[in-house]
Amino acid sequence: MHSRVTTLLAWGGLLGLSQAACPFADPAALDKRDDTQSGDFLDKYKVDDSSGYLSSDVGGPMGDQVSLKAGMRGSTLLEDFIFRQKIQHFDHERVPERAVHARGAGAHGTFTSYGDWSNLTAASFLSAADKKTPVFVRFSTVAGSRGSADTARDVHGFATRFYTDEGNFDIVGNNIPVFFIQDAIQFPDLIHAVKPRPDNEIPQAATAHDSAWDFFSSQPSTLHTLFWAMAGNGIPRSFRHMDGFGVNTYRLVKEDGSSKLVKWHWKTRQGKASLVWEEAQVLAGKNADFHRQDLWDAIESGNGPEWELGVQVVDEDKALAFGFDLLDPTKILPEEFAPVTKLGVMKLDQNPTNYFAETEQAMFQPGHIVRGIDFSEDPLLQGRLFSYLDTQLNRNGGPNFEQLPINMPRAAIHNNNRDGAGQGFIHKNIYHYFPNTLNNGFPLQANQTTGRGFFTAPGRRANGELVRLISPTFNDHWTQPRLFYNSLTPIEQQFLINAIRFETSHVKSTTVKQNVLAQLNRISNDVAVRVAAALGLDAPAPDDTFYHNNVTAGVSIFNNGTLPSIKTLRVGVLASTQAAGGSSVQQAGQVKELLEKSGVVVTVVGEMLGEGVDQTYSAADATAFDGVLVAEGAEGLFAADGKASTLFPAGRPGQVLIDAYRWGKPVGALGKGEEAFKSVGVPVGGEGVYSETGVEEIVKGLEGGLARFRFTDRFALDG
Ligand code: HDE
Repeated sequence: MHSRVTTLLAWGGLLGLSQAACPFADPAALDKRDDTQSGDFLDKYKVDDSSGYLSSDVGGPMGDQVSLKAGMRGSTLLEDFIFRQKIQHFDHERVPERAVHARGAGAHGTFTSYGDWSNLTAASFLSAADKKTPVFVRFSTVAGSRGSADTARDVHGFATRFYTDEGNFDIVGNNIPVFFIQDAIQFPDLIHAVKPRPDNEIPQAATAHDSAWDFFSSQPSTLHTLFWAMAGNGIPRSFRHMDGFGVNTYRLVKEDGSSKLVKWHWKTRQGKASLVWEEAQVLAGKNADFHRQDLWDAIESGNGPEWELGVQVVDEDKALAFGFDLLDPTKILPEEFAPVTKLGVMKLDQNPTNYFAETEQAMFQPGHIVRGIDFSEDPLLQGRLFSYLDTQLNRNGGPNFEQLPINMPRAAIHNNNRDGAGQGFIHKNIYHYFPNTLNNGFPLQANQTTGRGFFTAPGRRANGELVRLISPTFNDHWTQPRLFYNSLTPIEQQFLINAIRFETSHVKSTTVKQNVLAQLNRISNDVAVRVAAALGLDAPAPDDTFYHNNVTAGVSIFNNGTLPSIKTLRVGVLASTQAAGGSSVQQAGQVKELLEKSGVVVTVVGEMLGEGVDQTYSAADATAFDGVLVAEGAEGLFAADGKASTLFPAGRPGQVLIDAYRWGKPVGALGKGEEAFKSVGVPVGGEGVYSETGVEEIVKGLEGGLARFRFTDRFALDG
């Protein structure tokens, strides 16, 4: 970091950045960082290479990028500082990837408060209607390394930083409202069990292996989160189509010191949607960047995603009132017990300028809270408060990473923290201790009446003997997974069972598989029997002590009707460049024009690129589309023998169509294009299968199908 700071200062002159514009030169300049537009406060750090000469890290302009040698054919000289600096910087380009959540993508945006929420919290970013606060969000998967595929089945990180005018507040959440374990001390065990084997580092970004299921079945606190991950939440259609949750219980504290327990929620405005498993697997090979690309493209096209921030609020004395402990992070607080109050809306509308500087160096911490927000005693949260800071010291090699532009708060920083690797501030105060008189006592201690100082909720109580125990109020691991399962549609239940079958089929140990069945049976005998059938094992006898028929609203992905908007969804129009004298591509163009009016992204596919054709059959794939349409004249490409043309691998057009159909996507055909359905076995007239002769009619049908998103009657149900 040290070299970055010097570079910034040195380049300030060369590239026209004034010293005053660089906050490192004058910490007081930080006081003026009052911008509220997404990411704009980073502009002052950006280096513009649109003019100027190549220069070394210490500012000297450089000539030929060829190393200095002892003679034309001689060795490179140690004295070549230009060579040394360049190679040395390259050698140190990487920092350790995140120990978990290594794979991710970020974006800037703005949070707007719906109102004055001082009835709930003293947090300033929630103090007035329309108050705007810049945010940075990073979405991630957990298990895979930095280069792993986006669509691996996993819990997804949803970390949000609010650059409030009273300091940074992070909600470091996930897209699943519960977590696997109840005590942070088990985190290394969980992650060791889930990550690749220590001997051969296999498998990457997957839980379909012995050690993961050994841990899950030995540690039943994992079951609830596991069920969410095995359902559609583990394979969302995009980051934009998932909700987010703070998971741990926090406190909101009012100006008068009174506090309530809260759970944070992000409710997607795009609607919830998931992929199907085979599609996700294919995507892992076809487009490992599927989710980051989707987010990037949506923002670039002006369709940045939005989420509403909500809280479930519970009185301090009601933590045990709902049949479970609100401090237990393996439990949801069903919305029937406490509705979600929506506090404001976040829109992401700016992509990062530099992935490393922003997304990779963003250091989120559950411990980044502001006045008006406080922690709870949830033992998982308590452990997290140590871990994030600790791992970030490791990633950054020193304590000054909060000074990196992406981490720097908008609020002024005045304290007596000094020095350390990469110190970027030049502190003028030589009396850097408190209390002092020689600097007139500055910086002063803030308290509730002056300086709006942070305060711990006075209602928090600590008493009791020291124990190394998990509270008995955390003991029930089976009621809520069943509640989740009961609340899914039959096809979602089937997907969940199929996912467990897939994962446990990769498990070699019979003991582990039997342990899994024993745990599943405590949730549901139906699940245990259906999984056992695939594993060729006997399911245990039903155990009624654990079963109930309760359901809760809002956890299903598939029973939410239609998506609120089809904007940014993608349609592939399969046309023929060679057939029908160009009319096929022309018709595809008409479809494209109409669909684009609704914000749908259309790709016209043909045998070869050219006027009106965006993609070839060689590269096209059903994973790239949310719906597929066959234009008239293309039907000849779907011949059953697959040899319609030598311009693409045999059978590709048919594969695109049949995959789209098999994965539940709407498909359509214009006029004779319908013959393509027959060639590949798509049943004409089925739900979500549209045949029309008019372009307007087919577009209308397809748009309805896109809003439905997936036609689940195409998937088989057991029995
Ligand atoms: Fe994390 N987690 N975590 N985690 N976590 C990290 O911190 C940890 C947990 C979450 O986009 C690490 O800076 C422990 C729950 C997200 O940069 C690390 C425990 C939830 C991200 C860490 C948990 C999360 C992380 C790795 C159990 C949802 C990525 C890099 C007590 C509420 C943030 C880093 C980003 C990252 C520790 C459990 C979410 C190792 C010890 C529960 C979204 O410190």
